Amino acid sequence: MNSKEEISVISNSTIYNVEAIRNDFPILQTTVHDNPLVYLDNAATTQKPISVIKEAQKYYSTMNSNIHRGVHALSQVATEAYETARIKIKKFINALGKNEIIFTKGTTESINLVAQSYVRPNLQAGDEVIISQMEHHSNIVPWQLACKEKNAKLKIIPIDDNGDLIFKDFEKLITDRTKFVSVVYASNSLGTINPVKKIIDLAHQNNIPVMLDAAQAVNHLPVDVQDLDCDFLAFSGHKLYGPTGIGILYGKVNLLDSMPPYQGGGDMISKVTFKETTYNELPHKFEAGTPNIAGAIGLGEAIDYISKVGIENISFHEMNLLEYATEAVSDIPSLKIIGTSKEKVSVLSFVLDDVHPHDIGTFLDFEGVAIRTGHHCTQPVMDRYNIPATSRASFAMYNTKAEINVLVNGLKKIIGVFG
Ligand code: 7TS
Repeated sequence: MNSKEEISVISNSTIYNVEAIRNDFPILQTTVHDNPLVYLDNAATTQKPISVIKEAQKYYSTMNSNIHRGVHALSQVATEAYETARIKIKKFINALGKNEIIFTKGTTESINLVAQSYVRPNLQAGDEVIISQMEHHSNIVPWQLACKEKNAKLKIIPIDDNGDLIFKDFEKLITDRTKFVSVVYASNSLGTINPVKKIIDLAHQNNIPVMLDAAQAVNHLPVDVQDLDCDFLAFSGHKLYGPTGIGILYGKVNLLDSMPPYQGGGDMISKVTFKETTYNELPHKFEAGTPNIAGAIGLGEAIDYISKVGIENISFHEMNLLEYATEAVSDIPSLKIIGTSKEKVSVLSFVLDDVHPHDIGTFLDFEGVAIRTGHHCTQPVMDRYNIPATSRASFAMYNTKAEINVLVNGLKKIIGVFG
């Protein structure tokens, strides 16, 4: 790596030591097809720092026990670690209370929970739910299911050629039948950061609650749910340098309180008789069964790691990488970037004339470069641009300009072979 790049100056008081960060991620030492791994598939999942890996190991080797149930010492230690993770997450997104933080399997489960327990019971035939054209399938299908069952209508905010939401069309879509809005904070296939505060303000003026899919936002931007005033927000641990199988649903306490449970089982009850069951208080009402205890604790550790590096510093570093990569591919005439909004997270989606994205992905893999190719679970976005798929490089806190050079050289070789 170019030594100038190892330490970059962010402000007078902050330096960003990417080499030190890389040393915290053991997988980055891996080789792939005899080349050093260049991991640029961070929008799919991020790698894990050693502290997160060790925390999961520590849980299983020193604390393993079921939570909220036992009076024995291990159960109490495990419960405390799990609940401490919840408090870390509350602080990370600035929720008002820890009761507003529900552990789920991930973004997908969080959205399904809201669709099933909040929106579905409140929908009547003829009502409307608004989403956008750039949603991940997990922020489309749950609403289709609810709308279909209730004979309600799903309305779509269109996007323009740059991949920006057409805000005036959103204004036009709102009617007195609109019951809910759910939009992605940052798009996984285009990178666009949506004007979510404006969307929330307008929806609230019309008394419509708003959910944000923040799967691609919390890892790149400071997110403050009180400042945003969103009603629900979802994200996944594994895109935030934490474990898989754990995620978060944030909800305003009055809304969560008003909702029926999503699943029934242990831990979510107060009292069960065959005649009647009463439910546990928040957040346990929504956490039926034994949860992913190690995952929650690992996510808490990931948040500690991010806080140590600083989310603003991560954001600054990633913006530098995005700018560098965008500039570096701009002299490839056959390459077209899909997603050219002025406000983007570090996602670079592109197509190359006459080369299928899967061939690009396979070729780059032989160079050690991991990118994503396909529709990225956003088929309506592909339809919008009339393409079957894109190649997507997505950058995280540990990526470097040297790695982007490997990507760009690989693309130039591909053009040499296929072009
Ligand atoms: N929403 C967005 C914006 C996403 O990017 C993803 C996953 C999800 C929801 C679903 O998250 P999950 O953790 O519940 O699966 N996105 C991607 C991707 O871009 N490539 O692989 C997964």
